[in-house]
Amino acid sequence: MTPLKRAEAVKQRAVQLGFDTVGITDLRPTPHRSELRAWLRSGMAGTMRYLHRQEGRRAEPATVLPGAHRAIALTRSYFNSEGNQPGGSGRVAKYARGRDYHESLRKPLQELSDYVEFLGGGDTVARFYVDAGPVPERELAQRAGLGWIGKNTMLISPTRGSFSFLATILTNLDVPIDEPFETDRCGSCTRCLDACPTDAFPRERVLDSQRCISYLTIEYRGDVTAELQELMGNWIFGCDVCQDVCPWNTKFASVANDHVLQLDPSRAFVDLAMLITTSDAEFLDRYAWTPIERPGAVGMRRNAKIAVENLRREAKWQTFQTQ
Ligand code: B12
Ligand code: SF4
Ligand code: SF4
Repeated sequence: MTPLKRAEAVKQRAVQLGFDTVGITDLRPTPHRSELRAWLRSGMAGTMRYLHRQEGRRAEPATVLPGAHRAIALTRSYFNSEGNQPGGSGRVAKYARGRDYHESLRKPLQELSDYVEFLGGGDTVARFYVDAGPVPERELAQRAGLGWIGKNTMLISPTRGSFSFLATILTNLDVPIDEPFETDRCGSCTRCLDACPTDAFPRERVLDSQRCISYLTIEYRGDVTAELQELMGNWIFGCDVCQDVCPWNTKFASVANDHVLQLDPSRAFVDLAMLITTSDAEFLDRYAWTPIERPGAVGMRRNAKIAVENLRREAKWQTFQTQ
């Protein structure tokens, strides 16, 4: 089989396994090393120390898997839309309304990796990554032609928008690479930057995690400052604002009926009173094997209390309580 035929076979198999878009790129060092370094040095990674430890490997992805020289970049939509928000509830970001995607995507990614190794034969290796490991997933996807990096830092597909998981397979399979996605289709739009509730973008394509609701509700373990608490609204796990306002999503995002991800839009809203009083055991019962397990019962109770305070301030909590 020629390298070109091999690449076509991999892409066809990826689509059969439920991935929406797939492209191939090489593992040259990133041309954005200085941006990555500046971002880390300025403290914008907050308490995510692992990002500092991974700096070298992210900047030189060829060092992640010795011998590998190709990245197969994949996207898989998780878009789903919720109904009306019930009173007294907190919001959960769209990507977190299903099974833990690290787990649910393991099987199709393992199958695709096995197929890559089968196609190459001999000493071909293929290892997959999804949101874990020192792989610069957005940048590799952009270089593989899947979309551009928007001003909100998301990888945006021109046909699907940005509500997609990214996954990467690193391999030494001999396949040709695709053209990178060079155009910036954001143009003069600044909707995401203007809409961010906490003003987390010091400038376009730079996100200060320490102000981002996604970081504060999922990754950060301490006390949130009073200033930020007030700006968090009723988000209790993640945040979708800078994607919800993006015209590429309002135009192109379509509901993902993905039996692997098992997205359940009814998980968009969580009763805050219930969450605050839930026991650790009940919490695990409900959220084990979902992304919400990450901050744990303690983190989610903290988030719920912040949301209640904000609803109270907006006079929405009392209204609900007296209904
Ligand atoms: C740390 C992290 C976070 C942090 C920091 C986010 C950030 N913007 O850096 C926090 C906790 C805040 C976060 C939030 C979210 N995250 Co997150 N996160 C990651 C993680 C683990 C690492 C990202 C990272 O290295 N950040 C550091 C910055 C400097 O790197 P970068 O964003 O990758 O940017 C690179 C390029 O932009 C390039 N670059 C820099 N300047 C320029 C300029 C141009 C013109 C170009 C072309 C490139 C370029 O250089 C950078 C380094 O390579 C990745 C998984 C992974 N392994 O990559 C997921 C990931 C980025 N997250 C993801 C998701 C879904 C989210 C949320 C939507 C979840 C939610 N709903 O709450 C939010 C979105 C917030 C946002 N607007 O980014 C997805 C994004 C999918 C996509 N379509 O882009 C990823 C890829 C996970 C996955 N496998 O699906 N996340
Ligand atoms: S996820 Fe929310 S808080 Fe974070 S940058 Fe986007 S809009 Fe701002
Ligand atoms: S909202 Fe506008 S500026 Fe932001 S990512 Fe989308 S197109 Fe780009």
